[in-house]
Amino acid sequence: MHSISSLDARTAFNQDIAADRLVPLWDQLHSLVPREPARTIQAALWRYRELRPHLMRAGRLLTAAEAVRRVLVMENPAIPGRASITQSLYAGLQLILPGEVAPSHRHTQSALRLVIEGRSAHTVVDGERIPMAPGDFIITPSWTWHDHGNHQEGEGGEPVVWLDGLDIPLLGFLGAQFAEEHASEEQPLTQADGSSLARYGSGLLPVRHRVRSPVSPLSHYPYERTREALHALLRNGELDPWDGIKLRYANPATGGWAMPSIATCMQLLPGGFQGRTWRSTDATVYSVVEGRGDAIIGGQRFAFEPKDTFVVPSWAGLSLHASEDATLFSFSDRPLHEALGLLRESREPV
Ligand code: 1HN
Repeated sequence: MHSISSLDARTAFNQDIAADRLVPLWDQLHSLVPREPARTIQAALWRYRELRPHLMRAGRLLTAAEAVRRVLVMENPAIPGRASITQSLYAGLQLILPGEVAPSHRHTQSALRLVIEGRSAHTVVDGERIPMAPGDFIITPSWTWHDHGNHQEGEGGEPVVWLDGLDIPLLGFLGAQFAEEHASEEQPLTQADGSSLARYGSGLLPVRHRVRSPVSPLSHYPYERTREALHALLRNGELDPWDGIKLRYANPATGGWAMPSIATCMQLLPGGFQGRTWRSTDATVYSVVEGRGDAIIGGQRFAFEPKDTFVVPSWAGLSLHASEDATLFSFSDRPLHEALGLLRESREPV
């Protein structure tokens, strides 16, 4: 291509305009508007077998109250220092030991919990105590008071670990972060145990329920029920060649996603399943609830086992293979892609 000025003249120009807080677009146009999603983050897997000893060591290092939240953040290795597993989402594993309380607070960031191990803990969301069992999906909506607790040792107390997924990087990007501490360590209980499930978790709604918020009024989706639904569909033989059997968590009042900024799903891959490759624009985090297999992400193979976490970048090809019946929880920022008309998905060979 013909140049009308020298490289030196252009460098001098760039330096001169920098003093006026200007940069030329032409040096970065192609990286600002790539032909397809840039590989900002990378595929990665966190083996629970390796991570758990670090979490238990953190348990000996400081109390939950001292830490406020005793969490090991799973950072995407391509963007260290940003507490991000994808460009928009945060993921960490939280430990609470018998007798501990993680003090009550609220923030504009929305949180999901996927229970990894232990049965003796609970979380309190907006005055309702929600029990935690492995595989349960629990929602902490934006700006709701929440604290966590665990039974005393000797009363069936055991270490409890769950996966936290939050829209922290997204809210940072939007400049929409607010937070407050509750006056008491534990908020008062104002709802009877099981209220949310009874009102919203059986295909029924309170007769005068009105939708006032984009978040699901159901805050607890017990794994027992999710698992039963997936296995019933497997017995019926309704297998998708890409997904196996995949259900999304729904807001029972609207049919939309359970959370406004985070899509959540659970899928079952029967033993021997060799899923086909697909891709989508929403970078996705997977947590293995049961079973073993392989995730092939962008051509790279990651062997997974129960309680492992892995992340699939935007537009990277993914295929899932199971050597035994496997259930995978997953979450992404898909609701935003959909709301903005940006979601692209392809089931064509990559
Ligand atoms: C938070 O409030 C929790 O409530 C977990 O359990 C992880 C990460 C960053 C900021 C707030 C929780 C968090 C968090």
